[in-house]
Amino acid sequence: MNELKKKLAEIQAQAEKKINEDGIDPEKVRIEYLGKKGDLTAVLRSMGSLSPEERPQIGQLANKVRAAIEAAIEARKQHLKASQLEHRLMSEKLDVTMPGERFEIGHRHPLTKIRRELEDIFLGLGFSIAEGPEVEYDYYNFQALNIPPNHPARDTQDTFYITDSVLLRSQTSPVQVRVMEKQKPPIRIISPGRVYRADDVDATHSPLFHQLEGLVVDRGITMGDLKGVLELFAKNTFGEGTRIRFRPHHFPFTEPSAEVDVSCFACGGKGCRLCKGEGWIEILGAGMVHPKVLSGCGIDPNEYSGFAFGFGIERVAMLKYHIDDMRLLYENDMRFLSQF
Ligand code: 2NL
Repeated sequence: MNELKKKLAEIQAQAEKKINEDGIDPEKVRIEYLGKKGDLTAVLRSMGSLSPEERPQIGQLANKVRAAIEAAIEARKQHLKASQLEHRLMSEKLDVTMPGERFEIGHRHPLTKIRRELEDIFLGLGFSIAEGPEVEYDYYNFQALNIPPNHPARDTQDTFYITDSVLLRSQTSPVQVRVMEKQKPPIRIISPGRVYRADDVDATHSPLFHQLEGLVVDRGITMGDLKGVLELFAKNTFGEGTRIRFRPHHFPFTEPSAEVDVSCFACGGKGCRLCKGEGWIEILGAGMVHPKVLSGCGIDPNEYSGFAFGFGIERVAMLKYHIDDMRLLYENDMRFLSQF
């Protein structure tokens, strides 16, 4: 009997100690001491050897011990729950005054930037922007521009044909032809946009590139007006000190025609690597609109005259930013793009 009392007291003391040990699951202790194979159950089983008077005493004591252990387990569980909550509240606390995470903001593609800068120059001179289809009739792309049927530009080697009479425009002049058909002079437009030529890709060629053409038609327009506009364009694009020069050339759609150079903005004309020692850099083609082109669009060449010019936007971007390979403008490599 005293043996058992001592045993019960030991069980209680051990269980209570264990319950409050770090890293012990209180439920495990319940099984260990109060479960079917537990220590307390073993004591109750051994009660058979006690006298009938002793049995209730031990039984009562055993119930007290059970209740005490249950209470200790419950208390420990409450304690653990509270400290877990405390821990969560500490670790998950949110400082709403912390600055937000900064994310990288993109910017316009260098080609788009240049195109817009060029557009702004001409908008400032009173031009408006004209747009038109990239899939075009042979008529607007060639015939209306006085480009004869056997002209090399019409070769399928150079132009993407969709059918015999439909193609991907190889210049943005067809946009201007459409404007001349619809609109009476005065006309002052630029037509920037995508153009297509069946070229293999290399450092200076791409089957898709961008052109900006300009057209002015009015009474009394002369080569002097053309020179004035192109000079302003050159100074605005390549720097105030830039000069231009005209070299005689031939285009079917202009007469007279010229290729136009700008003085090298890297060396000022002395000759360097950029201008290949020339002092001049070829930048555009231009001329007085051919009378046949005007009359074909319903504009009387005896009453009106006009000038036109055209250049590649990629070429301007490459010269301005010292880009030696055109492919960089299309590959969208962030190491390249993020420099602009
Ligand atoms: C170049 C430069 C040029 C034009 C484009 C043009 C447009 C009309 C009438 C006459 Cl609607 N001309 N555009 C004129 C001269 C040059 O582009 O090197 N082209 C092959």
